[in-house]
Amino acid sequence: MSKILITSALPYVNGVPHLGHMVGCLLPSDVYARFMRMMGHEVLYIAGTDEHGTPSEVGAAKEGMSVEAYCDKYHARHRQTYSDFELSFDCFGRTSSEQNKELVYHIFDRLDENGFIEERTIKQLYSVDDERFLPDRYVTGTCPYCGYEKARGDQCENCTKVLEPTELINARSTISGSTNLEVRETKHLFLKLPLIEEKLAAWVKSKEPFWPDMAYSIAQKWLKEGLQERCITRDLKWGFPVNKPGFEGKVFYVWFDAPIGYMGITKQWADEKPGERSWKDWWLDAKDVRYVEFMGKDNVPFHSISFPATLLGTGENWTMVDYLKAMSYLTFEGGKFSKSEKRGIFAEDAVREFPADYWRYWLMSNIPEASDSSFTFDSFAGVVNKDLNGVLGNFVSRVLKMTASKIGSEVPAGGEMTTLEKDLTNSLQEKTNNYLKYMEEMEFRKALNELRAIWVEGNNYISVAEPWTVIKENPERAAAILRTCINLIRIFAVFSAPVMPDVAEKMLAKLGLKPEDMPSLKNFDVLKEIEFLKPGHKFEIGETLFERIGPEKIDELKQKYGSEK
Ligand code: B3M
Ligand code: ZN
Repeated sequence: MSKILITSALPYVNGVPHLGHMVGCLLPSDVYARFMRMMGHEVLYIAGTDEHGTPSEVGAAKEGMSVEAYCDKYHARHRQTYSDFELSFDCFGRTSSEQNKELVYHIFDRLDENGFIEERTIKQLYSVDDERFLPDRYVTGTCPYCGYEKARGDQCENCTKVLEPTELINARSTISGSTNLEVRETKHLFLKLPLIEEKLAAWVKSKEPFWPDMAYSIAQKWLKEGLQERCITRDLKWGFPVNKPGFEGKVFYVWFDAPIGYMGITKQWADEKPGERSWKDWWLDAKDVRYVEFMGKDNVPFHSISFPATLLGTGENWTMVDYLKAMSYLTFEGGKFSKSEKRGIFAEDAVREFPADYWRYWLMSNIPEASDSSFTFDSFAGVVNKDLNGVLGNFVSRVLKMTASKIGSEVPAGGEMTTLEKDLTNSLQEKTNNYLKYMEEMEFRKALNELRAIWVEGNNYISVAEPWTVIKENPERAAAILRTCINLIRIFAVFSAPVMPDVAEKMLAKLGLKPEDMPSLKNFDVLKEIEFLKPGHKFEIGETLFERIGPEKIDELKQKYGSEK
């Protein structure tokens, strides 16, 4: 057993997450956390809301609230949505916490002592009409690299280039839309990335065989272009005040304190049970910790360059990412999710329409791992109807109903394994090994293909074995077949649990079992597990696991969520 530290990128507190956010980091991190727990590892799974910076100030101003009240409101909303989506965080915290502040100051002081901080007077955009400086998202304009017209002052979301607000063409204020902008001088603190570059490059290089291509190549591209000093302070009110004389009225940049939030949130978790939990066991001089991060690809530069450089610059022994799983984007019916244009389904609406597991399964089967993938309601309904209802749901109800009506509501006695069952076991063992391997490697699409293939195997077995025919002439043989099938239901539940925890629980409940009773996935032995439930063990048919989605419902969803526009 080893210690596995798992983080998902911390969603900005402003606004509500849509399916793209879910599949981009939160959901796969949860599936992986659940899987690794079932493999017997000690897992710490951390996420939370990213609260500082301009998005919260802009959002609060729009709603006429204080930034604090605004963050409280949206933090609660995120928390509710993720709980509805069955995300199993050990702690879902906040980057604005006291714990995070303490760590941000500590890290900044180390960087300053070590000579990695520089004061500079810089030119910043000042909005005459708004009477303030316009950092980051307070400015919108055209990206000088790709021509995208709605690039923000801190990053172009089209080409992922990190920007300075003054680089934007046709810059305008996000607050008032004013283009009456001046460049004025103001004093800021910079992280001297070039001084850390060599150490960082060596560290990135050491990750080459381990990081997936997308993450590694993004990091390499950055290093090739050469690192520049990055400004880590801002002229804002909302944020951690800079703890250095001469910088009163300024705060740390949100991207400086947000990743430190992973540690801050761990400290929040540890502080809930003082004496029992230690955040340092996971983060500072920690032993035997494997650290896995999940994020959308636009977040990779921060997690492979600026955050690791920050940690290296402290000269302390911080836990740094061992595996960085980056996702591409999910499109909605061929276009972008857009809140303002009311296009796309948001996570909180999604769980009102269908159980979370339907979404979890579709999203994990179609995760944008190697390239973008597209959500469509037709595909969603197709997958629910075919894979979930048609393959898994149908197998479970068919087996239990047939056994109950022909034999009784308990695992039938009699008969024994034949070559058919031995072949089934061998083939399932092979698929199981693949499934476990792909999950461990975070090759989720491949893993989900194996999972589906495992369910299909059950259907094929019962079609070939034909217990409904066999029972007339050879009831003992039919008993052995149905006993095997009922055991398959348990095995399918166990394998489905990381992806569809609620469905797994319902399947187990039919067999009088609880999630706590699930066997470890480590070295899962199909031959042994296929005889786990013994003759006489009671079961109940219970409710159907899935509902089909009909064509009228699909039309209704398309209308409601804007895919017809
Ligand atoms: N909040 C960006 C995002 O939600 C940012 C991630 C922070 S991770 C430390 O995409
Ligand atoms: Zn661009």
